[in-house]
Amino acid sequence: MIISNFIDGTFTPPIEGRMMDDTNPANGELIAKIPRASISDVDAAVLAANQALPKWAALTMLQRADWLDKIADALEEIKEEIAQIESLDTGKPISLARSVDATRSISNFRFFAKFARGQEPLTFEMSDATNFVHTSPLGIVGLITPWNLPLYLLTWKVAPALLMGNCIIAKPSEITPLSADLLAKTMQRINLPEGVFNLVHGLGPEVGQAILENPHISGISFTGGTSTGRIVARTAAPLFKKLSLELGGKNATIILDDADLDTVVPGAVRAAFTNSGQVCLCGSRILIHHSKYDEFCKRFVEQVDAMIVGDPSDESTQMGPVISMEHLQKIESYIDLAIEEGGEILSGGSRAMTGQVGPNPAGAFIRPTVIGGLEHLSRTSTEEIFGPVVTLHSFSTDDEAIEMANCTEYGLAGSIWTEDAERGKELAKRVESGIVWVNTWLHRDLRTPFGGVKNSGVGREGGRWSLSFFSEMTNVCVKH
Ligand code: TXE
Repeated sequence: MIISNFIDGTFTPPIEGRMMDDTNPANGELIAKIPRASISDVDAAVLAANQALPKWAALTMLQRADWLDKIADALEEIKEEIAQIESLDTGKPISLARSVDATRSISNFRFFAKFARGQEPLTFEMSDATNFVHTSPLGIVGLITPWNLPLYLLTWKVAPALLMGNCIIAKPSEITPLSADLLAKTMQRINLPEGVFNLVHGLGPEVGQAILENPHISGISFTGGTSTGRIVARTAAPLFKKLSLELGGKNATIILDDADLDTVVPGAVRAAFTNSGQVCLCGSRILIHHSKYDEFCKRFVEQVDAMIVGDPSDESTQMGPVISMEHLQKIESYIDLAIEEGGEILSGGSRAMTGQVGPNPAGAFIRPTVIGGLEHLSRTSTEEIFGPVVTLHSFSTDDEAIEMANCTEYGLAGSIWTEDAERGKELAKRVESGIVWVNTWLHRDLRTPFGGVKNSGVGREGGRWSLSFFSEMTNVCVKH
């Protein structure tokens, strides 16, 4: 398969002709050749976006909402193809690609179309004047997205950006380019005006950096690692571009003394190992009240031991490979570190420890891994691993649980499990993060603010937060 950039409504090879490989994490095989685009491709995309902008911005928000519904309808027709291609490119189980990635990629468009129709003009009345808040598009926006939920996270930005009248230069992760290509093909199929949505592929420090630096791109919405987020911020801030950063996490699953383990154990397993633990919201640190620790540990390890690690295309597979051999080696280095720091492997471990766990030795397979006995301030327990590795810790009081939850540099998400929802809600307010679930995990209302604090990012996405990020406001005050 050969993938091209999508610029000005057509699929075009990279101007400098450089290509790069896209491989299948389940077997190491070549899936596609993709552009290793450069600044000249970004310049061409910006030119196309500039030409498309006046007409696209001149539409009403409701007319653009109709376009979002058209995109959703067209994606719905190829939902199975989206799931298959996302599973192939990321290694995630086909069941997950269907239920999470394909489903949410479509609902992102449907949600923002519906949300738009519920918006009222914003006015503020004075005794002798009326203030009208007028919104206009930022103009051209750069969307840079990661490899863990490729289309899900790209469409989460594309939908509101289009709705608010912007034209887009999108750069998916070079590791998982295929579903973005499918989105571009869909845009072309429904005749979205040329130049409104442009897609360039390639390396972050090359084509990604070119997007950050382009003077005609007014806003950057970035989702990815914290270290890359620093580079994005350092480059874009002096240019006074609007910036949204959704970065890393090291989230706590907190199990209180009154929690019902029948509910908690499966919830904690799901929070820990969904998508091979490669979701920034995953519960990678599990804090358990000491009175529940032994029983939880026994039942949690039993369920993890029983998880089916297998070929992503197999319907019974619960966990596929991680995204690449390189990432697998990073994950295994943390398992080695955990042992050095005094940890005890309670389930799983490195390939060397557990032997070949997946259907193909060339695949980046590792068993879900549970580690006990570590200090909550150890490196393994505070640094983001972004893989199927969790650490277990016990606490005595709610205050101690909160102190442990808040001890890392991150602040993205967390969950609290208790039979007393009011107690959970009050405790949740003390967790330094953008999102806390009580007695559930990854239960999403797209109207709510999504994002993190500390090194998990700046800004929020979702509902009105997305609409305001992707627009500028002018307050018009009219004297009576
Ligand atoms: O991120 P990377 P990855 C985080 C997750 C993990 C990371 C994994 O916590 O840390 O994402 O995704 C491009 N200039 N989240 O490894 O490497 C790169 O090409 C411009 C948090 O993909 O940061 C890719 O397209 N761009 C999130 C994108 O940045 C550059 C949810 C991300 O790459 C660049 C999901 C540069 N210099 C994952 N270098 C959340 N908080 O919601 C790289 N890129």
